[in-house]
Amino acid sequence: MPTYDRRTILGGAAIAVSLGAIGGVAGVGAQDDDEEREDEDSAGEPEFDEWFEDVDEAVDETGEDEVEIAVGAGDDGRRFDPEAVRISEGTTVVWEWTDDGGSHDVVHDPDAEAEVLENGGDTDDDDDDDDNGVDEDDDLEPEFETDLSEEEGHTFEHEFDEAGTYLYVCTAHEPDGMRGMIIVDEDEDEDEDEDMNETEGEDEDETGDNDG
Ligand SMILES: [Cu+2]
Repeated sequence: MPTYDRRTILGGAAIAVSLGAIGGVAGVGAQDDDEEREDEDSAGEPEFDEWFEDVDEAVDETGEDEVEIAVGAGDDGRRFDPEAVRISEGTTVVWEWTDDGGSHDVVHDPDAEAEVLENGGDTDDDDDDDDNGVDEDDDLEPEFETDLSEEEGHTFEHEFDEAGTYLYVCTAHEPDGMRGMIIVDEDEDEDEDEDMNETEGEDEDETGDNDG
């Protein structure tokens, strides 16, 4: 993981602050669940609060070719499992129906996406939502959707080739909170983090002698 070091350096200040605020969470940072850090790290992520009632992090499945999500999970069979998942560009997501909770479907909800993304993480001037055209259009076309089914073992798959955050629902149980989120990471190698410069000791290196 070549990017880990850089991220650690970057996040150092923020982590120190939050650790201090909590009062000493020994060993948390040492474990492999660094979702919290990533959450603060990557801009353009929606507020989980705006979409879920009780989900605040995504299951990290980045680097996998294929990821499975159960349709009809939870106590009442009206949840996806996992509800929020982070994958890489090119990952295929396979939804598999259980026989729980009645008929379900999987329907991409670009309207909610636009709303949540707008209210939550701001997607500055990045190019990641060009194709979605998430601006002012009301009639956004879902990129994936299925019919209702209650057939156990029924599957539906969709390959996510473009980075971004995708929100979807089961239309039958969306009022019950049957919602899902797919976060597609872009390949990180391509762009450098500019924030690195601001971290520390900039006055030593940069002898600003040009300015009068
Ligand atoms: Cu459902």
